Amino acid sequence: MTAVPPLYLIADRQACAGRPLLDVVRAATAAGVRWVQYREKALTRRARYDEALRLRALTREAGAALIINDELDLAAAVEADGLHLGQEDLPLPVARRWLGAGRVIGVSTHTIDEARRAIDEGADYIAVGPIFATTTKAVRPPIGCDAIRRVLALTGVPLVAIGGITPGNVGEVIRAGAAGAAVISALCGAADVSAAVAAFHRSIAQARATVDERA
Ligand code: TZP
Ligand code: MG
Repeated sequence: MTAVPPLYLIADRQACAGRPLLDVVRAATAAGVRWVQYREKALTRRARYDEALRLRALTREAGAALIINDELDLAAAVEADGLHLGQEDLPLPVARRWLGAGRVIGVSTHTIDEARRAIDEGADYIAVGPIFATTTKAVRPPIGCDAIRRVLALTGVPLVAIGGITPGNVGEVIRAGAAGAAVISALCGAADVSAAVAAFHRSIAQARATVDERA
């Protein structure tokens, strides 16, 4: 598996302010985003397949990984690099069996027990959140950066922080030990996607420098 990168774009058409999803992903990958998750909850399955195929070609060309949200068959059909599962999706061991070797599987977790189960079942990474308040998904109240520290006390599995993450607060999650941040609105909705990626990368580099100083 390619290592979890510090910035993970969750590409969600509904957060793209009316712009084509592919344009947003193209701008983000050109600016250095190395993991892209395709998250589409409204289109027909055929339309999702067509769009995911286009994203597969784009990400391959850009040297980025493509992860599919929720749908095992879609991930297999477009030869994605991985699958991201929520708590209401297929069980991880089932997805692992059918997706085949060498694919990344990540799991969304909101509590310590969910994180523990995902780790026990062999998740390649876990997403923990919402760390900060978000309006993108009707989820529970934010769990804060302490949740990152608590989960990391259990595991060495790479942890991706999610929920309300911006260039202004991403340093907090990196300093808490997250390997990276998964972001929807602060990237998909940014007026200048490329500038937003650069701002994230700057903040992440600064936070990592302070972590390295403490080490
Ligand atoms: N899972 C937990 S919070 C969240 C998801 C999918 C939404 C993240 O979106 P944003 O816009 O980066 O807060
Ligand atoms: Mg899901």
